Amino acid sequence: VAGNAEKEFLGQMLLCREGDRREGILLRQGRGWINFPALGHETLMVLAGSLSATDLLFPYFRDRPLMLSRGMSHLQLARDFFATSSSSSAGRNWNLQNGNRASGLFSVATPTGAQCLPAVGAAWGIKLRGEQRLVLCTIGDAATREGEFYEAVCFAVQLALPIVFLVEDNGYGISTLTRDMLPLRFPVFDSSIVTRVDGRDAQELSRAGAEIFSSVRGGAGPRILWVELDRIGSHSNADDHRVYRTPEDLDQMVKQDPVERLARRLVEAGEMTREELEAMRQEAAKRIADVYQQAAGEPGPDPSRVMEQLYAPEAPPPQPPPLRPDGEPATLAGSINRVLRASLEQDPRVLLFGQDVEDPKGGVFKLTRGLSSQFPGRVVNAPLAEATIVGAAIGLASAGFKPVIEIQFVDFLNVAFNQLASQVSTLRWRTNGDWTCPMVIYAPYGAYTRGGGLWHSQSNEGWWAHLPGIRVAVPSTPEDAAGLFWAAIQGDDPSLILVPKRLLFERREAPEYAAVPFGRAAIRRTGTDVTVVAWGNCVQLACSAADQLAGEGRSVEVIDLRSLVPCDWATVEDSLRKTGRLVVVQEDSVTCSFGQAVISAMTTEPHRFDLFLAQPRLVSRPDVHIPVHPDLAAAVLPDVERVVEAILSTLR
Ligand SMILES: Cc1ncc(C[n+]2csc(CCOP(=O)(O)OP(=O)(O)O)c2C)c(N)n1
Ligand SMILES: [Mg+2]
Repeated sequence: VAGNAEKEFLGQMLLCREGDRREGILLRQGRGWINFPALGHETLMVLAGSLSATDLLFPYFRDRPLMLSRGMSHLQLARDFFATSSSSSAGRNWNLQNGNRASGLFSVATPTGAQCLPAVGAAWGIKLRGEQRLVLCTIGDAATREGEFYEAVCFAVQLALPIVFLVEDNGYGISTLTRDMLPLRFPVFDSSIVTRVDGRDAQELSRAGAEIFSSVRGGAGPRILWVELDRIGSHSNADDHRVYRTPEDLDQMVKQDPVERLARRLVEAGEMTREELEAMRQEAAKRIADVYQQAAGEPGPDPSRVMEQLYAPEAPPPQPPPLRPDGEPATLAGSINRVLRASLEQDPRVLLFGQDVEDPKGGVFKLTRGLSSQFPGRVVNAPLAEATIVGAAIGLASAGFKPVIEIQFVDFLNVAFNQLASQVSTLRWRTNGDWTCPMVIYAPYGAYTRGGGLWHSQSNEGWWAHLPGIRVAVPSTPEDAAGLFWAAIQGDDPSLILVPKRLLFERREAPEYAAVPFGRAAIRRTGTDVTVVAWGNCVQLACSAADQLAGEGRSVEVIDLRSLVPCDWATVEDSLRKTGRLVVVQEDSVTCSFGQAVISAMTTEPHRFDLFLAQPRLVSRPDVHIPVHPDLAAAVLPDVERVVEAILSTLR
């Protein structure tokens, strides 16, 4: 980069630095929320020269320079700083964490390293489409110790994905020296994919970036660009690095500050005069001050809109093609297989990903049998890595796919909890709808089977229902399974469908399948004395109890919620209006469960509380894990007898 181009580059770096300086001043005045100074990281702006407009950047929180160089404006960063109504997140998220879809910038989730798996998912989507784009995923040096980083590199190497992991190695994770912790130094990675560069030298960085991006774009597989630079500022405005760094160390950093070094060099080489440099600084300061002043004067976010963009706007799903098997009783497993096949046939964006889903196994419960043979390349075995499965699905969704992922048993969805809770659940809301996460996660779940024990019988829907932004359903019939899967795949939200294992192969007469919109309960028995609310396995317990009590002249209404989030409170309320009595049955444990949520929803609103003629009851597993021996399992799981007893108690 010579002459004018270098001057222009210096100008960009000065503007970037001025943004940090301005935010620091404002924060000391008690304005704005947070700043992670990028002082010393500005040279990374040079990489933009080798990126194309359609490349995707999955940044982390110290990437002001890259965000600016990828097209985010200073004004937008200023709005984000004040979290105004026109900030990227409409005031919901920290500044420097907001992406911008139009600029190909993914939104940052604060848990360090959480961007890596979505980034490889996007790179996979790009490769599947045969596009020439690449993904640049940045990460701090300390964060390379997060497990998700290793999973991401591994998946990228496995599939030779077009992705560059840019490690911004400033030697510190807050106050902790990473020198002896950095996996790149051990080394853990094959040296052929790692390129180490002195990031204080923009020319060297530019050369390395151009070579690496071109190789990755050409299909040579992923690379790690390990850039050593200095974090000249403290970790954030809440940190003071003088507490843990020596004055000599700080002096040394300032001496080798790449921005000032370039400025000195240009003056010494006669490319610009001292006066010109001074004018450039003043111009930067003025421009940034103006921009922050403008943003400061803009209205703050509107509290009445805080619930918006948690979910996609509701739209009735289109009807599925005819799916019911002719002349034979249906099973839940068969209906899932049929709806998956129909979805793959109908929508080229659908991609099925999960452990053992390919033929000849076709899934450990055979839910995907025959599909990989019919749709090669679109039904793909996943590595034994649930965070990779969910994380990659986020990236696929961001690249325009409709991922449908199988988690072999719900018990192992916990491994992907970070991706689910930090990314899937928050993405749409935190970007005010700019980025979305349409995907379907399904998992066999629940007990009442032989010998499932601790990790093959969990019914933990309360955990998942607690995450705003994810829709949760638990079908109990073949037609509902087909209808809910269909609706979920047509929708624009992340949906989690928990499929009771015990019901998978039960043969039942089923009506023709129709789409089942989320948030619509089904009434399985009509009655006037007591309302019983259940879902999944417990619907049958409730129906058996209702049938038994019908013989004794008791009229019990059974509501199968089908979908927990959103929940059909209106149907429960309408039933209560008739009965005045409520029993909720669940196999989950008590504390913070969905059963408690149902009772709370019905008793904490005065107009509903007034409907009660008796105390509501919860029939539930107590707060204990599921044991393996059937005698112990029977001791903790709800059964018909307990449901009958609870119903009668509300009538006494
Ligand atoms: C999962 C997680 N753990 C802890 C934190 C708190 N935290 C924020 S930044 C940080 C250090 C990051 O260091 P590094 O990755 O080197 O990036 P740098 O700040 O140096 O740019 C920590 C521990 C977090 N955000 N996420
Ligand atoms: Mg660091």
